[in-house]
Amino acid sequence: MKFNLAVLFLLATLCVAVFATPVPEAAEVNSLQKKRQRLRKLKRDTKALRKLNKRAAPPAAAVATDINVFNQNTLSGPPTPLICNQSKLGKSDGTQDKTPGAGGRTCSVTQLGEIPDITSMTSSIIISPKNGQKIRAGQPFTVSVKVANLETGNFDDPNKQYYSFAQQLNKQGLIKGHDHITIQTLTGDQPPDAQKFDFFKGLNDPAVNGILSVQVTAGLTPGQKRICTMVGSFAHAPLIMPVAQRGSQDDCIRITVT
Ligand SMILES: [Cu+2]
Repeated sequence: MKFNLAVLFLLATLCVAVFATPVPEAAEVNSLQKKRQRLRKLKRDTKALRKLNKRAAPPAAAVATDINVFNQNTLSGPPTPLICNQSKLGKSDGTQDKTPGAGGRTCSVTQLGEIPDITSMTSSIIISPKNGQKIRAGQPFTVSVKVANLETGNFDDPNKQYYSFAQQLNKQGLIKGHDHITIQTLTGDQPPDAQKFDFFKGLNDPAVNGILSVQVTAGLTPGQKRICTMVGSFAHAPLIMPVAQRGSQDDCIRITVT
């Protein structure tokens, strides 16, 4: 009986100890639970935010495109210097393929070739006619271009050797190439159809005193016209320059033919 009383006393003491200090423990549990709830909410919010960001992400073109994701929407997969090995397109053969549509696509194995130094970048200006000049329809006129930093007079057979070899420099470090003049009719702000031109001529000869000229012997039809140079390397490829941020290698002017 004495033993039972002692047990009872012990139990009673324990009960008092437990129930006498319930408040701090409950507060701790409460605050822990609140913290957990807040964490869960934060996780939910972060997930939702990520989803929203994904949905609202601008198209790839709006941000700088990394080479590792650049193989999206290509015919041949990731970029490589040996592009034509993995491209299913037939190899360019030196002729100018004029087949419209998918059958006219080819892959050029020509490398970019020799690139000049930054002080030797090609630059052109059309000196005749003048920008904004008015010319009579059907009246012959001359287009003259002043070209800096180009060894002119280098022009291979455009029917058999088009894009057939890479850009080359002469011993002075200048690109060996030639120029072209193309004239198109403009309709308001619409980009002119690249397949349509009123006049086109390759300027095969070496420049005289740095100036290349061509006669538009038949003149032009009435309208707004754009006259542009298109500088090319020996095998007619657009020029490859050492830096992206530079002045244009070509010039364009607009004239009115009445
Ligand atoms: Cu050419």
